[in-house]
Amino acid sequence: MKAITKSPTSTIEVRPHDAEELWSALGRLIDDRDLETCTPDEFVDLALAATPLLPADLRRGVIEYRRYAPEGDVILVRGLLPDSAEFPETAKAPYAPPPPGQAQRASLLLASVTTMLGEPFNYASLYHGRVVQNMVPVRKMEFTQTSQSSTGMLDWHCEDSFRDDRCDYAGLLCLRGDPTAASKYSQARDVDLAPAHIAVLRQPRYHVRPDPAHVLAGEVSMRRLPILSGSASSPEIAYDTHHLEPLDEADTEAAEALRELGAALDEAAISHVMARGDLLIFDNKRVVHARTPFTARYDGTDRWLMRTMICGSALTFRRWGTRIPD
Ligand SMILES: O=C(O)CCC(=O)C(=O)O
Ligand SMILES: [Fe+2]
Repeated sequence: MKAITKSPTSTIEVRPHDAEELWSALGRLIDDRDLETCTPDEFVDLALAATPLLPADLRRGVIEYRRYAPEGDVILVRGLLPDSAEFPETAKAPYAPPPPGQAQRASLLLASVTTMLGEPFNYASLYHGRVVQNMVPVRKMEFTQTSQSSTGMLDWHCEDSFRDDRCDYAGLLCLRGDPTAASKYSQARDVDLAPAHIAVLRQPRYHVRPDPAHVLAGEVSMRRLPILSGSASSPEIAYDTHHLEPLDEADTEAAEALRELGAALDEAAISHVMARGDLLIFDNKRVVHARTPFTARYDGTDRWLMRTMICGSALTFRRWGTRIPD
């Protein structure tokens, strides 16, 4: 059956004048500092100092999303970057540091919005542990199941299901869009499955391996987990098309439920082509995401999103004792 493509329902529009004012105010806050000289904690402290500069409607919308997610587990902020913003050539790697200037200002803007949801962080094993990473196409990676892919579909996944401390949210800010690359999302609450399949998916009959974007020393054992958990009205999900499978190869019931879930995710898909100035935030415990293929040119004009992951639990963050946990 052909999936009906829905659009994100919860959208916060930033007025052009507000975006211009915010951009100027962020520029004044940064002054002539090179944010690459900041430690990750100093960078996030500065982002926190910038949140009062954000338009009041935006602050209210993000806080409401954190508390109740009244319109769903994905929010889209549009018009966050003003027309006057000018960016350098698209970064060449996820871990490439942005040069001083407006690309750094965009990374601070992303952190200042998302810090209202918790603590921006990254794992030491992922993209050099940078708090803000570039989601950009990389040569020779076109068909990988990583953000560096382009010609190949980046299939349904949650961020880092192989870790029990995976991020609660991820935020993606678009500096440069590509009309053929659609970001896709399915909310666990929208997934339509037979009760018998849901019951199987709620049992820890699966395991997941690390995704290949992580650079890990030695073998990491696969994590055993149920795919669905939490309440029926706001279920949580851990999913990965390529790295998750039944624990027992002979468990055909678990395999069938997984197949059904894959089809149900397609049916529940929400699709959005990220345009410059869009910030998409999704709940990584309740949403599965993907990206459709696009063509990379490697000429400095390719699609460029900045991403940060957010730990919404003060307890988990304190247990790590660092913003860049191993
Ligand atoms: O590029 C996108 O829209 C999403 C990228 C993504 O899913 C990832 O990097 O994990
Ligand atoms: Fe992802």
